[in-house]
Amino acid sequence: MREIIITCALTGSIHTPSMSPHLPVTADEITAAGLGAAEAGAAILHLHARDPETGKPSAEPGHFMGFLPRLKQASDAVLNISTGGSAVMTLDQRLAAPKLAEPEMASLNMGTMNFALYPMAERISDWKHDWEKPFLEGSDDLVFKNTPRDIARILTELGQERGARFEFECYDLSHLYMLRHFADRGLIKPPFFIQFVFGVLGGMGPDPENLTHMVRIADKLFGEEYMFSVLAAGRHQMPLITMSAAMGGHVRVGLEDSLTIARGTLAQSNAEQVSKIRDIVEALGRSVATADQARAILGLKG
Ligand code: KMH
Ligand code: ZN
Repeated sequence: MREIIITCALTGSIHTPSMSPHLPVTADEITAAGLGAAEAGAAILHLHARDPETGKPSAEPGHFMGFLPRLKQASDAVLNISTGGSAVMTLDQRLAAPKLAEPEMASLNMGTMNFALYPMAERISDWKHDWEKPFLEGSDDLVFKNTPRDIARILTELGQERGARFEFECYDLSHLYMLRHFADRGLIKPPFFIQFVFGVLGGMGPDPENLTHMVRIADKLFGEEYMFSVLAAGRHQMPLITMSAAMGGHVRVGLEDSLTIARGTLAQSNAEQVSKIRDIVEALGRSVATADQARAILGLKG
């Protein structure tokens, strides 16, 4: 079995500052979180930006530029910029920073879907910032738009024109067929790095049977030409990514996906989650990929 790639998603656009004091928000915090995660064993850093004043998810290239050059200079981790941004951003906004930064890697969400976060809002009474509660509650009527035309545009503008390769985020079986469609159209070339996403309300649930079925269908559609990684939201994170590691897949951790390190205990940092999964996968007999090994496995431009 090849080395296992650990991705760490540092901050995302789902969790809010009231939920954890450890969620990185400012450029300094995101930089420190990224360096700590890389030091702990993450080969890939999946990146979103936030407004440093309020912690609100931001698509502003200036906010990304507060940490991207520093991460590039001080670590050799693969920088993977989100093109999902947040469901309230337009595609033009979502593309602005990655088009400017020309990263080795970018995420690509493989279908339009609901992306509801509002149950989290019910659990908190004391909000630090005015935007947080309505942002979460409004998600019960949000569409995360990733039409075939949107996907083609991202593949063209970041992939073909700027040489990025992709973390293909698949929240459902249908997304695998969408990926196959783009492979058949010749817009993407193997190896495909597929991120199976579990536990978002609007995507597949965190049942182990869903993972075995996704792998079965991906094997059928892509044969030897793909590899998979797993991320799972909230408390399902560690169990499902451990299952991925045991099945020969890769793993993603990070405070974007879960704020905890164990049930009811907040993670102190992104690095803490990286270290935990590192210990688990090494105990399973897998060795952790360095950033350069990940580049070779994924065929990145470097
Ligand atoms: N927040 C994850 C469930 C993206 O950034 O493109 C999905 C994600 C989307 O990482
Ligand atoms: Zn993301």
